[in-house]
Amino acid sequence: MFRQKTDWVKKGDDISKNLTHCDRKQLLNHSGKRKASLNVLTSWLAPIIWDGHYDLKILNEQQDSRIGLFVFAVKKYIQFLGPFLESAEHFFMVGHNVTYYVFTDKVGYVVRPTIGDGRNLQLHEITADIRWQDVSMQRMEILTIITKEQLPNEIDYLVCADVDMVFNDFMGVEILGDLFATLHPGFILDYPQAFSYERRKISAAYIPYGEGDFYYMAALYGGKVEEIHKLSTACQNGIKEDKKKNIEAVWQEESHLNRYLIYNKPTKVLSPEYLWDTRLPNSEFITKRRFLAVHKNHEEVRN
Ligand code: 4GW
Ligand code: MN
Repeated sequence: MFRQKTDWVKKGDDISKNLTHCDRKQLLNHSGKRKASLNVLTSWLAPIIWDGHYDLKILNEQQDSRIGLFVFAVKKYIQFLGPFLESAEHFFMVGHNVTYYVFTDKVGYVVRPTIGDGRNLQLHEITADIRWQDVSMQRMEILTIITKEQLPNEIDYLVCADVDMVFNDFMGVEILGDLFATLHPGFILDYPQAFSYERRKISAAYIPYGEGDFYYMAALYGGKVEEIHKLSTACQNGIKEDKKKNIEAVWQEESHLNRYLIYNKPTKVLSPEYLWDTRLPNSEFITKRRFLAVHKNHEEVRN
């Protein structure tokens, strides 16, 4: 006997909170919008990670890796570090072995949160670059060094994040892969010609029109330590080449990251569940908000 359709839905299930792959795509009936980001696979067959398509219990049982979380908090951005770390303790890789790698010029201002078993925090003091554009790019330089010298002995995977963010829901081992990057939430329904790639040929981050899969945001990416070493070295070399010519890519290291990821495709792509900003449109596609941008006062945090 055919079951009644209603049998499939348990009482109390909120269907709108459990969008399936097809449901999500059906929401998109306006023409001229691109569906590629709403898929669960890229054209090179890397999974795009959306809630409901994996069993975290199975993934957790398979995963016994050491995971690093790299974050930079210099100058006025030190104010974001406390909430970032506290929320990470609630939501980031719960039950796994985690090391926070915090880089700051304000070691004395850091308030250490209570850190769970199997987790630890390393504070590294650095001198901050003067220009904010350089601060943001300085992360690549530091990454090239630590992924060569220190991290291969300490961790398997490294996750790199902006600090002006808070974890708002669980982010676990489902994100891990050799090389992963996150869709920029501001471009999810756009075609590549609208992406804010670097379009000047003179820059090492140049991407011609007609190329590119997604626009990735530099606020969350990661992978095996060796892969992040390759990525950061390539981006850092591009940044240095541009500096020699007295130019700078339109979105600094994010532009170089996007170029790298076209020619070195990520093995996993994180959906905007993993990078969201509550001020953005198209929120109907996003049922989980795992990592949220803090609404900062730009005047107040400017150096
Ligand atoms: C404008 O005055 C600034 S200051 C733009 C970035 C600044 C900055 C960035 C800073 O003073 N200190 C700092 O530690 N950062 C790090 O770079 C921090 O980890 C931050 O999350 C990351 C990228 O900068 P952002 O978050 O401001 O970039 P968007 O606007 O893309 O979120
Ligand atoms: Mn940010």
